[in-house]
Amino acid sequence: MQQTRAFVVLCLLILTGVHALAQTREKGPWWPHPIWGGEDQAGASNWITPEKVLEAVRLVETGRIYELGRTYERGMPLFGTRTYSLHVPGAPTYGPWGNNGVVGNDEFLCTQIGQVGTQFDGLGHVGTRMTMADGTEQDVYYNGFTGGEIYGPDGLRRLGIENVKPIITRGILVDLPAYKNLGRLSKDYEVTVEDIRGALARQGIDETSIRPGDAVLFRYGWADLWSEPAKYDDSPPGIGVAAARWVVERKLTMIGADSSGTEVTPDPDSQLVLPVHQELLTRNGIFNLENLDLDELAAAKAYEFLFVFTPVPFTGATGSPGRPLAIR
Ligand code: UVW
Repeated sequence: MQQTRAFVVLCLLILTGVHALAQTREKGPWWPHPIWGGEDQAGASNWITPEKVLEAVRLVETGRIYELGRTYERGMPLFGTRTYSLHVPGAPTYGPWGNNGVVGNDEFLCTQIGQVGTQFDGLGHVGTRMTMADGTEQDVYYNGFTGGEIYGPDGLRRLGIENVKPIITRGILVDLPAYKNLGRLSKDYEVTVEDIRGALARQGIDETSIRPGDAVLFRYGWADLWSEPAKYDDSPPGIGVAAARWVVERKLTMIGADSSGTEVTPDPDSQLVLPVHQELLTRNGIFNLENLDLDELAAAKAYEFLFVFTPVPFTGATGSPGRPLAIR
């Protein structure tokens, strides 16, 4: 039965001239990874070598720290049905204990911990459902890991965020509204490669100076809508697939942006949903840090800096909260 099915699929492929279904678990259009091999789960964080760290540290001139992340709190914008709720049980939670009357508190947090607020998308966050050479439908992720291999009730069994190395690298800001003489980019505007090149040129950054392992942060001017969740989440601008391919060609470790998804939403091609997530995370292992605030960096014209983000190693999580920093 299985053989007949595979035979029928093969005939269909030959008849239609479509070869895109030839993928097996061992080999497919984006796996095994050409540099890091078929077992790799760290993706583009592999670019962060001691040499890369030294190169990035040399960018620090004044020691000024720029906070790029958000505080996590009730009422912040949340995608879809995601939730965030933090409680401190008791007042105090413990005590008083001992003759010294010690009291103490801890918190109970109920949330999609890697996918709320400032969030770093890991490699198990987004995949692609595809038909394999044997005719089965599989969800395929970075490096060809399949849904069958990674899904588990207590967190992802492969590609969890704990596999990502700390990211300490050269950061580059791309200030798009400044380039376009706007306060902010308009709703559902697709940032093009020409926009990125124009913004870099305006900032005096040579595109050819962008090296493997760098982090590029796109400013859309969307940060001041953070306090108005309905507006913040309504069709944010962002990079499209063409700009995502530019990112891939530069071999970046990660990108980030001051919007909920980094990519233009909805995609200009109404048939596609989150194609930039797939291009970066799924196909290339390049990470994506969402819901940043890049306004202070832009105001200071701090276009190149030491960038620091260390994903919190929740075993099996799809992403990480955290406190990204730029240091000049
Ligand atoms: C989705 O929208 C599914 O994810 P993200 O929060 O990464 O944009």
